[in-house]
Amino acid sequence: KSNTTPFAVTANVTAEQFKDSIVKHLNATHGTDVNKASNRSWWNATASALNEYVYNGLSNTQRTYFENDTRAVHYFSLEFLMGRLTGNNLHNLGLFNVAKEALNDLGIDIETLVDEEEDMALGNGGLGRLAACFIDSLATMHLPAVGYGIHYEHGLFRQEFQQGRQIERPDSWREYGNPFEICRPESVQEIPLYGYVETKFDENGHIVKQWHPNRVIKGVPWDVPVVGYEGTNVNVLRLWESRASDFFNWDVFNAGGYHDSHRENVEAETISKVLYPNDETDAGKELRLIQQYFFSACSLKDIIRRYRRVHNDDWSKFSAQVAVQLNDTHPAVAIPELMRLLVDEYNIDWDTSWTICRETFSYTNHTLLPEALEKWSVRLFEKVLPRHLEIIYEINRRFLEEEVEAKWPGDDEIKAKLSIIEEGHERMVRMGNLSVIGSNKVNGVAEVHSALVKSDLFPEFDALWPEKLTNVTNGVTPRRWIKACNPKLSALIDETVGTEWPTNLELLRDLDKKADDAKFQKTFMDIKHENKVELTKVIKDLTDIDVDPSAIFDIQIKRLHEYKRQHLNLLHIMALYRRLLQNPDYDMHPRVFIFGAKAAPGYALAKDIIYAINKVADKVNNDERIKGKLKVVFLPNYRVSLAEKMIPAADVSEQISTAGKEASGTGNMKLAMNGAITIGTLDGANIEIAEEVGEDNVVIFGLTVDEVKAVKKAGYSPWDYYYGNQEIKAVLDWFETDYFTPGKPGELASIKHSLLDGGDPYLCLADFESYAKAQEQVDAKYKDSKGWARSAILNTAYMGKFNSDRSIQDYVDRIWKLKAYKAQ
Ligand code: 26W
Repeated sequence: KSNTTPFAVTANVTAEQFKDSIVKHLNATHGTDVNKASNRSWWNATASALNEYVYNGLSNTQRTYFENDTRAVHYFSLEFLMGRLTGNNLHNLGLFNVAKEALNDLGIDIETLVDEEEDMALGNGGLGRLAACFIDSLATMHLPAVGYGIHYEHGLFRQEFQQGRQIERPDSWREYGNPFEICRPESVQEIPLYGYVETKFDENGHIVKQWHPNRVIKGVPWDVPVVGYEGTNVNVLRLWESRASDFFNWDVFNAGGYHDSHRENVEAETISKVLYPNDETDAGKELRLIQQYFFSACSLKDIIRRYRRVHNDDWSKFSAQVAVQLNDTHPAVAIPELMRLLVDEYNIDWDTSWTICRETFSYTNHTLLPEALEKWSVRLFEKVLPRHLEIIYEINRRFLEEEVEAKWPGDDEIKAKLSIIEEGHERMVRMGNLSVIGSNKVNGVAEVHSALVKSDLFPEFDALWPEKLTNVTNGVTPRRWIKACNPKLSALIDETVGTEWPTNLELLRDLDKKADDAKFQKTFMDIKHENKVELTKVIKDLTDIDVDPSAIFDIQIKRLHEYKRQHLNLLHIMALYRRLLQNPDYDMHPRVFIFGAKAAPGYALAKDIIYAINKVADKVNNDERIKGKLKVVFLPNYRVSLAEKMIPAADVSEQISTAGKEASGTGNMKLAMNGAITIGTLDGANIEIAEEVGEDNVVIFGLTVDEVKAVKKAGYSPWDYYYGNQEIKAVLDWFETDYFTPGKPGELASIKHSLLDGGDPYLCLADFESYAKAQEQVDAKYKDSKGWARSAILNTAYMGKFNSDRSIQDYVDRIWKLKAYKAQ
């Protein structure tokens, strides 16, 4: 039993004290007592006890930043996929063991307690989780930073399966309150919308523009403290909730329009009601544009209010104090909004304003998929944000007439490509072009992706501004993704390389000395086995499927997308099943294929793939003939807290996107750090992972980016593979039978169609054979248990680069130029 904590901020806290604090909060804060408290009350009381230290750190940090008048980065993101906070905050404050002991004395199991917390699922996937890892790193590294986003009432939908089909249910993460957020009514903002622009002349005869909005929305900030590791700095994630503006509302109410005022409320509250569940497809919906503007405008006003408290009307230091990072183009409307505030509201001339803007903003690109590149119709923009459209036109005019004309005189083709406005049947505002033009740096998220951003997406911009486009390879926080989620492995690492690794992941490199040590191999693989046993319980609980922890646990967890190719995994599973049926002695180590994935509610084929995996699972899992050699499990409602249970138990990590399509991937990093061996394509960060861990410790297959381009250029025909490979043909034909859907032939046919008549846009069939061979390599490798253990250990040892602290340091050095301030 440990009675002290490892960190200065909580150094003298004993389990006894923490226990008293929990009991005190149970009574005084939550109005119950030890005899009748529910698990939820215990969780609330523990959170309150914990918050005493959080708030202390928050005050110290905010005071330190204020007193030093620090430059800060403001991370604008429509998504923050935070997951649960209790365990993470306890770990980062060094209080986990203290709390565990305190709760134990009170008869409460800490694991049961943390399971009380709903995930804060305010994001879809990689982009939102990256934002969450980044704010953890910023606080850990004592960097002045604020996360800005939306306080969604409903996060990403809860996924259920009904007869194998995905059903979406609303997520209500804060229905009964959330102990980690603080409402700040003193910092409310008002945001205009709609209306028209009036052109007037001022006393000097200059043209001035006046926007007459016909709606005003109130933005109410909720602050979530972000506790850095060791608890010294506590930064803020500020999330805006929309409400009807009081003054607007009272007018209507007094005029007797109770129902009208009620409708105003409902409409205003709709803005922050729900997270859009699409990733990678831009639907162009009015409410989404309003969400983007609402939170960007609230955040900029908040930043300006804080700036003016110190600098009043001296704008010359603004861009020295304020960096704004745009997480994809979703908050790009912040660029014309800052122009509007400076030019219209603060009467600063255009050129000065534009210089400030360009020095303030930077933009991270997360995708090259054309359907994900945001475009808004000019018509919609004009309706919702008429003044912003005018400003965009002016930005565009000056850019094309001055900068593009100077570089490429008279070249209208290049002008058409670089214009913020896309001409055509319906004129569109291109948010990517706006973001590049209005930023000082633009980065991709892995080497290969950033190279493609330069060569394929924005080549002319790269020619115009050779310094602007850059790379920052993604990373993940080892505090959540090793320390908190894999306590057994963490304890082994502590014993082997010391306890400093959570803030210096390169220290894991020393584990390589133990990679061939038989005793260490056994301990490492025993921990993996124990984690697998834990996951078998979760699987049983969620699906009622029995799996054997001595089988290979092969895991694919990520959003469901054709480009991520869960269906390639499925084709291979069906091929294995077929081999086993043809030859029950087919030589393979037993394997459990485990999936976790949500499909966007409107993405029919993605939902069909989920259904197909579930149907194949039903059949395979109950087929006595294959003697348990193959199991398929689709865990419902994949989310951060489930990932934390799956990742420590993975033997194999499936990273099988079509080369050139996955910008980076971050799950690939989490799995490899926890000792899983990657089977993957040369795509995104897989390439850099392979470089770091070495080619003997990953299994690479498939076409490269250049080969994919060449195959497509030559005119790819999936039919060649269908007729050229018996196994492919047999498996695809299987989809049309009722073998997996008894009595209902054709229920799975859409997958076959997409891969043949649909042209197989993501080259599943072209990569199938190479993938199947790679899977045989995985099998052979696993049978060599010493070789496998060595590779698994070296994966953990050599993943230091993928700490999000390293990513943040790259942003600091190349883009933000921030200085650290340790809270006093
Ligand atoms: C307009 C709709 C929309 C919504 C979300 C388009 C695109 C997105 C995101 C960019 C999707 C996303 O999460 N992208 C992922 O970002 C991760 C973090 O950089 C990368 O690791 C993933 O490869 C990328 O798919």
